[in-house]
Amino acid sequence: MTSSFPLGFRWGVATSAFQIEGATTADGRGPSIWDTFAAVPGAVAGGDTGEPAADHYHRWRADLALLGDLGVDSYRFSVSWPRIQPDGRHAERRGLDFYRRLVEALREKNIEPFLTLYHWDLPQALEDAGGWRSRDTASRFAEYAALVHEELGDVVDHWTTLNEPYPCAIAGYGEGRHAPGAREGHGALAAAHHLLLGHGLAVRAMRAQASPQHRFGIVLNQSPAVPVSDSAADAAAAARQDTLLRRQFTDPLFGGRYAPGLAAMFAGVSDFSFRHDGDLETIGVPLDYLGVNYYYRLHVADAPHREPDPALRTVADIGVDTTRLPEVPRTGMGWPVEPEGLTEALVGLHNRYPGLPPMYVTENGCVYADRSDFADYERISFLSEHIEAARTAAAAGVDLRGYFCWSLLDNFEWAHGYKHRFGLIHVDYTTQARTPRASYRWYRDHIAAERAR
Ligand code: IFM
Repeated sequence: MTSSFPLGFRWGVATSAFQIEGATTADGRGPSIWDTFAAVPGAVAGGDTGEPAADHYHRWRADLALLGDLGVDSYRFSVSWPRIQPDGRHAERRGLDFYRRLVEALREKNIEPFLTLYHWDLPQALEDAGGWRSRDTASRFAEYAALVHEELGDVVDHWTTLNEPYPCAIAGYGEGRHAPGAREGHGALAAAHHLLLGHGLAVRAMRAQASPQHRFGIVLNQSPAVPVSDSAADAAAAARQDTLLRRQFTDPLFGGRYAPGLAAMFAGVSDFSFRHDGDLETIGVPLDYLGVNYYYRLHVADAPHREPDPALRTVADIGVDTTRLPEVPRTGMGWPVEPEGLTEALVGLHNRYPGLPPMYVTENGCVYADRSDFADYERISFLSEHIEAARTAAAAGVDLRGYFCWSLLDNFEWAHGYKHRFGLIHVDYTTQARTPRASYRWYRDHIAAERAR
């Protein structure tokens, strides 16, 4: 460890509702797009569904005890929209009460709740009405946000609107890999826009009723795109990749404009008629923080489009090949381990957007095959190297306020089902027994050592 993180730097872990809660029909919860998608044969590996996950809905007290023992000062979790508004409109008191109990118990342990309003589990009723393709969903999201904020504003100060709008829009509405499983061009671009619009409307609605200590932010996944060669074609391919994954979101949020090049990339796919006057101002609402989720860099080569006819192309078909990985170690997901990409992501944002709000690393973690004794040295080394990469960014002048490890518990890894385990704590999905891995103890000791510096 070369230098200290700033005073008050937060150490936490992150989870999300659909990935850990299970109990998908308890207490009036309505179906979400992930319940529907997981029921489609072949959509999720092994036919896995949101049941049982880690059954956190029933075991949250025990999980909070593990959080307490870990010594984190902050916990990032998400609220399940279909628990709060099962039909996308009407409030369900039992859902709201669940999160109040959770947050009050966190406060009793002096753990700061970082609440995320949307981590991919759209109520199915809203998808039936068009989902994120529809502008109306942005307004519904703002109403839902205002409801949760009104109910929990006395116990929650940190309010994140969206987790990773990129996969919601592009994997969900473009590639069909995620719920709702659509493969569209225009629809996916509209979804990305409406997610951002919903974010802006939600922040505006919450700020109108906020207390001075409330903080509002958004979380974006950041995979810097690196060209595989010095050729102009590969550089252009990397720029296209970056526009789709990052600048489509960061430019309107922090740069006051739509990403240059986005419309040209999709000429013939979309007329962008979903952009209305005034939307940019709404999307660019001032924020108190930006959360960065970092797992890997993308290595990008120029490649032919898979579909030659632009009118038939999906949004992910941008003429790039991202399969040419460098000779570096890989995680169990096959992702290249490149901690310097985290420094690059943080410093890059800091340099590109003057006036950017303070940042947190809101997710970072990995998967490796388990040994019988849960001595996960690879995970320890991954986390340690990435924390150092975050420190390098802070030393370079990035206003970095915290680090959250993904994840507290093994959980439902979306289309991969339960196969991949990101937890500091192993979960036996048959017995629901929790077994802390060596990385849990390492992270606990690391946090204590950082605080003692
Ligand atoms: O599990 C996901 C999480 O839901 C969003 N960020 C990436 C994680 C690992 O794939």
